[in-house]
Amino acid sequence: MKEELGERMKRIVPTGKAMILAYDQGFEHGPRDFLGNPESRKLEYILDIAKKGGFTGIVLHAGLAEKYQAGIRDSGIPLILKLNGKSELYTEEDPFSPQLYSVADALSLGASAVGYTVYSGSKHEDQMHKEFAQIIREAHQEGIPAIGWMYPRGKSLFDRKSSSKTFKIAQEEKEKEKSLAIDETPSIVAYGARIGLELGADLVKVKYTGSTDSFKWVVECASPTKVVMSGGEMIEDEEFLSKIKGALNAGAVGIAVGRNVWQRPEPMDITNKIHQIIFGS
Ligand code: FBP
Repeated sequence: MKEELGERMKRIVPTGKAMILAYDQGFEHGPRDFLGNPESRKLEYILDIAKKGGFTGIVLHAGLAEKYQAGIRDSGIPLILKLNGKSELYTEEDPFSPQLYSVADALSLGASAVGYTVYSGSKHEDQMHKEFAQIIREAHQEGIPAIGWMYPRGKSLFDRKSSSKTFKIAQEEKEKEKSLAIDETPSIVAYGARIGLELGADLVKVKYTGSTDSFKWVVECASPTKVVMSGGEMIEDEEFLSKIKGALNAGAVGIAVGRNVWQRPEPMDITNKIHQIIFGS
């Protein structure tokens, strides 16, 4: 099984670098994400970008993965099946994203990896840590890599009286670097990445911490688990590309982004620039 795990991992990180297209936002944020570029509501459109752009993975929930199984297979783009999910309609400050699908579902849909979002810091973290641990156990038994969306989140992160020493350090970091949100501070991001390693994830997807130096610490804390940078809301080309460069210079193996690609009216322009940065061509 170790061999299969390695082979599947190689599909997503083929030359030691990964360029993953995230497309689970229809569930996580809803169709509002498609309003700026309505074509982006169609998986055919997304698959076309992924194929032409040389993406090394596409992230989907099970519904689309099942309905477009043949098209995904023919595209040759490795499928990363997201096993948990939640909508943004329920706005409890301590998020919980329950497991909805299994490793067996992922295998039967031909996935090359499974994904799971972990909101460490939420009052429901125990449940998510447990679910992800079990998913990793099963995934490794079956020889399929597990990717953690490590997004510390919840009311505690904003509690100035919190007894967590990490939160205190994070608040100091935020004071020094005001442009950072609390969940982008190096201490919080590194903690999330580290939890991914400790749970056994093969790859973790984390937010950028604003500089190469601070992101290096995140990569070092996650090692030997590999790190990819997540995207966030759409921002200017130059700012986005500079974040990618910063993350790669810090040792990240690549990116797993969505809106910054397919919300643009001309997604191939930015895609080609990203490809150039990651693969040098
Ligand atoms: P984006 O590049 O569009 O931010 O996608 C990355 C991602 O992790 C998605 O996989 C996920 O749906 C979304 O971000 C979650 O966003 P949020 O941080 O708002 O919960």
